[in-house]
Amino acid sequence: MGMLVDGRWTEENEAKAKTDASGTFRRAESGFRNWVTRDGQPGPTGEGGFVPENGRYHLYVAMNCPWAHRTLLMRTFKGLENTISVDKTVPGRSKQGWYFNDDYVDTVLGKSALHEVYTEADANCTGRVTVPVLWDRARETIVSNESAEIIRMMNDAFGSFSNTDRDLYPEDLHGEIDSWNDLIYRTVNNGVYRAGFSSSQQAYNEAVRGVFATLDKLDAHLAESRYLCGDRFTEADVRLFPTMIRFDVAYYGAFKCNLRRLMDYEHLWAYTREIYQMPGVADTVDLEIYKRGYYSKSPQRNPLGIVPLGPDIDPGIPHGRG
Ligand SMILES: N[C@@H](CCC(=O)N[C@@H](CS)C(=O)NCC(=O)O)C(=O)O
Repeated sequence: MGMLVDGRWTEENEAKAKTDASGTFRRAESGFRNWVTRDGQPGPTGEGGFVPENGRYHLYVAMNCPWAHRTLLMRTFKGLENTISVDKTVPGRSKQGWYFNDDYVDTVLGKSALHEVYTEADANCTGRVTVPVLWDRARETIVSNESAEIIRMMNDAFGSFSNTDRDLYPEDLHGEIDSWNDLIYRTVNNGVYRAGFSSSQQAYNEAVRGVFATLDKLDAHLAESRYLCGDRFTEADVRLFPTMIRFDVAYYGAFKCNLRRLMDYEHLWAYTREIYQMPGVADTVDLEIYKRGYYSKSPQRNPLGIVPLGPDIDPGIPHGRG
């Protein structure tokens, strides 16, 4: 996989770049950290000047990416489909990283690879070229490439453009949501990657045990509670769902997270189906793309690139919750 160095696309070795001396996977920090805010004041990081406007902002996503999936979900839950436009890259990377073709078109800048969007924003850019990206048509730059922050700004800043007044990060639940987010990010969202990208047995064992300790805890919690924070559906649920819906088709096999399947967890699986069946959510999901993406040819994980046929999964079966 490649990355940008001083504005130039450079190829380098995947595993070497991503794991530390103990074989543990380390996710790189995102480089563009501005915020769209209601009044255009700077957010917690970056520059000001990004006010919410209809049609001004654009998302670049890849359907297989769980971090990008968060932003598609939040756009749906906030009813921002007509306010923030979306382009999908080809759901798989080439030597040029994330790229576009005749079926997956960059309708804003007409680029052929996502790294060109990054260098359009910063000609000397150094860093990984990741999805999602929130692009600003007015200032012709990247607002942010950090999904956790993009979904927060979608929830907080675009209120007047949203066709719903639903708040997925309500003040009184900040503590509870933050604490679920922290646990779920470390052990589940990123935990499955730590398992899949481990380059030592010990790092793998540790990551997989962490994944399942949290899934066990979530299943017990969801036996008693409709959503993570009681009866209110929140950002914490939005951040858990992309990993759950990919679990059995991708992480169980491709990342060797195979102590249990999601389908073996009565409550967590029903909860995942409930979210899948919420309006608009199924349009953000593509199980075949996940399978092909996670089982794509990789010297470390799948040298022949053979994609398994199973398992057969139907998140559309009635969830029986509520
Ligand atoms: N912190 C970022 C992580 C995004 C991320 O790692 N995306 C992956 C795809 S699932 C990516 O684009 N990786 C390309 C690379 O690292 O070169 C976020 O949550 O937005």
